Amino acid sequence: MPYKRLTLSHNLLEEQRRLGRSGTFTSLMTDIITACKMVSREVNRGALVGNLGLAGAENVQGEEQKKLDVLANDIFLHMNSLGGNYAAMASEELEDVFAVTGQASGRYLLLFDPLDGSSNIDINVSVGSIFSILRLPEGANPNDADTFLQPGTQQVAAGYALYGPSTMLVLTTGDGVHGYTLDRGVGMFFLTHPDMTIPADTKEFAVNASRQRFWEPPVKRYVDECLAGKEGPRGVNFNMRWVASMVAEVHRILVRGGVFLYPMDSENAKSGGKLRLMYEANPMAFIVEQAGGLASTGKGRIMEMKPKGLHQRVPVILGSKNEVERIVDYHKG
Ligand code: P6P
Repeated sequence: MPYKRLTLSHNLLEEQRRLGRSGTFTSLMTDIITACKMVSREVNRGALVGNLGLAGAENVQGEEQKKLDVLANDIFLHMNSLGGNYAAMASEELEDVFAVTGQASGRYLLLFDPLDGSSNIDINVSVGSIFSILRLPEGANPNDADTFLQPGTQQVAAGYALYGPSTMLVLTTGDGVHGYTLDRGVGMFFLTHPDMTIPADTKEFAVNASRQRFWEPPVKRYVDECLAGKEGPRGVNFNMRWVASMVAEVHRILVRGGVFLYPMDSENAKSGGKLRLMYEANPMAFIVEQAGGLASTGKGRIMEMKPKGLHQRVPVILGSKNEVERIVDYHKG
């Protein structure tokens, strides 16, 4: 019976009781959940309230900001400054650390990409928010960017909101991955996808094929073999998807398996890759690994990378375990 579902908060409380944890995660998640609901509302209202189009400025990445990029960033900063959980925050949209003032200083750090895939906004295709939570080390200065430069293995929680046909929130606190769907009539997220698990094998890959001329040999070999289908070395036909929204790609992989590649290539090598380590690759790697998948740069585990900068970019190959292992083997060869 649909009304017998668990809310997100109830499920976090149940997880706390089962794992003997303090009330930390429920409190940490409260303001993030509210921020995601608020962003979902603004994304859904879109053109009706003039939310589409460019904001007329560039972000630290040198990318033209959409109005909803700015709005989502403001919502995340405001809502997560109120609960006293976070000592400081880092955002894809901000050059430097955002200091949280006027609150009892929190013991955690929040990093986020407030609206990932925003090139899809004006064409009404799924976008999302990605977040990662780190502890504030004892005695560290929360307003120093170096304090954030912890490897992904240090994350205490990570998740994303997917603003698609339904708004979902997918979260891990290190004890598996659970998916929740927003019931707008009630204004709450309900557990709809408990214990999400990525199948070890897949016949579906996601890559921006227009970059083929830049690919390194291991990636070119892998994709060529997929494209060769039944007659090729893999002996099966593959399907390809590319949404240009990492949140949508990762969600598809969590639901039905697959592999997502945004590899290092000859054009992006100078900047280290395309996707950002701290608030895209690391949180998604935590989620994928917790769901039984793998997340690699092609040469090493993403979550073991020692970050060098808040906006550092990295190559990302993640998804079904056996497929990622094959691609990593090709990199060794
Ligand atoms: P391209 C969105 O800008 C993003 O950061 C990811 O969400 C997405 O997977 C990728 O970049 C899309 O990149 O080069 O296809 O536009």
